[in-house]
Amino acid sequence: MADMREATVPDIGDFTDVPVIEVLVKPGDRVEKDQGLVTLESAKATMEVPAPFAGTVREVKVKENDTVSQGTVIALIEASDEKAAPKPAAPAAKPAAAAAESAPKKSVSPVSEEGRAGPKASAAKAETTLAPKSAPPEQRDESGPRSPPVPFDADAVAPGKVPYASPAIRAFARELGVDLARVHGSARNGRITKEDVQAFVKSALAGGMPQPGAAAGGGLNLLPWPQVDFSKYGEIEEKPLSRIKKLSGANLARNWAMIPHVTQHELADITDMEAFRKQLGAENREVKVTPLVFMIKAVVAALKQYPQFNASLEASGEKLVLKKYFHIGIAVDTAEGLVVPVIRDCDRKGVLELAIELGAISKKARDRKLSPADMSGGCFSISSLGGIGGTYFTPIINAPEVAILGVSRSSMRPVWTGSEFKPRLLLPLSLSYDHRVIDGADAARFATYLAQCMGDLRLLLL
Ligand code: CAO
Repeated sequence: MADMREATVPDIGDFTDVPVIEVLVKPGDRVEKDQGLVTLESAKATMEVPAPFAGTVREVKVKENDTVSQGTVIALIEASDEKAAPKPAAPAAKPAAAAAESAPKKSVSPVSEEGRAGPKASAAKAETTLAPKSAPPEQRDESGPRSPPVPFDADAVAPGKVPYASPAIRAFARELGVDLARVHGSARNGRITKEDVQAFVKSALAGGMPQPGAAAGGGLNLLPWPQVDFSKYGEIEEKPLSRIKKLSGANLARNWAMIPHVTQHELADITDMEAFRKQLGAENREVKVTPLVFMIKAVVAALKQYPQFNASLEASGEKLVLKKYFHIGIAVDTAEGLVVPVIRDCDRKGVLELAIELGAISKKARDRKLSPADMSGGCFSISSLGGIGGTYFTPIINAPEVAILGVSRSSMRPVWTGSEFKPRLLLPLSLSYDHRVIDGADAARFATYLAQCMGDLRLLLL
């Protein structure tokens, strides 16, 4: 007669309502004693619940995301070996510490998260049945269906490099020869899933990753992003990034990593420009005329003088595309993040017209009403932090443009005229340029000319 027994969650310390993150068996599966049935994930560790005896799984009582505690029935197993199957009255499992003394393999095998779990998990680690990392392969039961869990010696791995994955995923990765330290975990708390391992393998086959054998981040490769459990060090709060931040972040990261940036600094004397701006503003009170519109005009003049700045590298890297139009992108700070709408044909517009358009496009940006068309076609960008403060900064080039002007806050400073110091209003400029396209000497010329135009607006008429 069939000897049907329950496989239950054994003593797992103080943990209760622990989520099931993986179900490792299905009805009909033949399991050996100690083979993993499900993987649980506590706040601090992942652990497998092993089969208490050998047999055939007849029914699985839990599914992924269920929560379980000590005594929860995981599966009904038809025992195949009377000697291996404990009497029904026997406790589901010995307390781990006792088991540690009496059995070569214990009933629960926690793996500490990132190797940096709290004291409780560390204690649990000491109670595990994991084969020591140095155990020869044959002792690790490589051929067995699931157990024992993959060796894991958290203390032997540098903090921040310890991959967070269930024993089953570790076994899966080991089968494929994947070093989990190089796999990005997409699940909660950076846990690595089977899909992550598969994606890593696909990427490696496609040549997108350092090949096995290369040290993680070794040679000239980038290191993997550090995965840190910040809550270990104090209270934290998680806040999802806005859609704009995620999009702009990816663009900024690419541009910073792929474009060899150099930033040329310059000081423009805008004393006279500022006097004119104030006069213009007083005469046109309905329009807000800020220094930025004059800077747009000065940039157009400098682009005309130095056409290699009004250009883009073709994707092949073989050609420079020179533009005969002057569309200027303006970085606008919004509650959702940075956006760069483009003002078209700035060479054909006067400062008042530009002031009106700048006001309209900034409002549109802050109202989140910009369309993709509003943000495309730019030749050169200006990022003005002048309304906020600061002296100099390094703006990141907005690819495929080849340069960007950063503007900081103007201030009155004493300037030596040759015979005396005079108070002058000086504006700090930061010109970042793509050194593949623009030489340092040309950048210095461009920045100097820009400052001259701002210092003497008559140059804009030429
Ligand atoms: N020096 C001194 N004062 C300046 C100045 C400068 N360089 N630039 C602007 N100001 C003054 C303006 O005259 C205005 O003064 P009043 O209120 O007295 O008239 C005040 O600062 C605020 O200006 P503003 O910022 O509203 O307007 P703007 O035309 O200078 O800039 C915009 C418009 C959309 C570019 C700006 O609002 C903005 O979003 N800037 C942030 C851009 C940004 O985040 N860049 C970072 C990118 S890199 O991460």
